Amino acid sequence: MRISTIHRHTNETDITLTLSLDGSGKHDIQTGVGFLDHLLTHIAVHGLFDLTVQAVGDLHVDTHHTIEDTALALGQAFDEALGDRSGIVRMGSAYVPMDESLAFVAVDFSGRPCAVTQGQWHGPVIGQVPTTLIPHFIESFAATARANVHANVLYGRDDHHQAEALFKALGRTLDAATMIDPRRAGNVPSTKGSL
Ligand SMILES: [Mn+2]
Repeated sequence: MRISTIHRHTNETDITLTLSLDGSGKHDIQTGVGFLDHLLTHIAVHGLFDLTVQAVGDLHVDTHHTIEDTALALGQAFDEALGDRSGIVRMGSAYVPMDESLAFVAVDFSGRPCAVTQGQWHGPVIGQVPTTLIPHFIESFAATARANVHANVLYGRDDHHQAEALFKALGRTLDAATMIDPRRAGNVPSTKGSL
């Protein structure tokens, strides 16, 4: 079973996260940051991952640590659930529209962390999520997932829509990249033989 549970505890946050790669989109997500819960739900539902997240963060400071540490825990969960990454498709990409917004995401579970994000945000925050932290979420996720993640908001008018398009595209892309490809017969999809 490709399931992992991460418990991450620091002076700033206490996070318990369980991820099943071969789920059906079931989710129970409580981080204390409403719009972050909403975005993580899009990853679960559009990625067909089962995901539970219980986070208690230092929100009296701001939402930064909670958002960053949840991304780090989610990336670590993908890394652990993938194991030696044998038999997976490894790469994926998706364009996803959300009304007037369009996003594109591409992922490679190469074993090397790298994040490239692009997009114009129209306001400073969406709910309690500063728009400056959306690229930071992607970078933190890529670091612990040991993956290349290219996340682009191509255009849009409404920041809520832009963020939703981006996280729906991330969910679909992660689903495509983590899928088992029977033609690989359990081999690691790499000329190097390891990821
Ligand atoms: Mn929404």
